[in-house]
Amino acid sequence: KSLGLLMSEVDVLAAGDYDEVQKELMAEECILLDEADNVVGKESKKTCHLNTVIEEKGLLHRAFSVFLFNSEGKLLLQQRADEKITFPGYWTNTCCSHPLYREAELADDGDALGVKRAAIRKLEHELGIPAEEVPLEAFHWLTRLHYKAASDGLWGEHEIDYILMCQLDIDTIKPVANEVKDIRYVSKDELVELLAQADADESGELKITPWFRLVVDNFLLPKWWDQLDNLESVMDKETIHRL
Ligand code: DMA
Ligand code: MN
Repeated sequence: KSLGLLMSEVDVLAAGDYDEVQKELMAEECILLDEADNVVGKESKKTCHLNTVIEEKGLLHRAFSVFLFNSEGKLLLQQRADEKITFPGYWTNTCCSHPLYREAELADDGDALGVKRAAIRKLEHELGIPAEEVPLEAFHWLTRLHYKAASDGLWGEHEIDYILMCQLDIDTIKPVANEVKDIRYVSKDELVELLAQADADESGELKITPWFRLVVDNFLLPKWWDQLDNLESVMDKETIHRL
């Protein structure tokens, strides 16, 4: 048997010192994809995020990243909780997760309906933002990117990530402790400063997730941030950017 297959069966979660709730969430069913973003099956969140499985079987799954701006044009960032199994303590965009292999979140209306439903579910689950405050119509699906990144020796990502943007003022935010350690709104200049600080930080304490970096460097700073009032002009639903 290959190492990847063995790893997905062995109880790697029981062997580590992980948060009980985060461990249970590793049983969620992610959506498996081919490289053209066609659904080809399902697999546990745990198996999808094992580096050995990603390397040996090329397993690829569907994900989303929400970028929520307020009416002043500031972006809401979150610092992932230390309890997260992948990328703990990293600063990243507002909310990331996976649409699950269930009818509502597999739904395809040509405008990422299932993914938007998952985003509403997770904004509530991670940040305590009530679903009523982020209606489906608030989400703009901009594009997709296909990327791979290791978190540590054991865990990593290999995803087609749907990028969703919203601009609205949220009244209620109550971050959930084992999901989110901290939040802050940043202007464009403040984000540039934060990233420069992370680059210069030799202690390695200020960490930025790889997918957030990719989106910021390739799209957000050069193109999207200045088009918040005109997102239609920057939408690209056809391309799957390989980064
Ligand atoms: C996974 O996010 C999605 C991306 C784009 C990396 P995550 O690790 O925060 O997922 P979850 O919140 O479901 O653990
Ligand atoms: Mn993932």
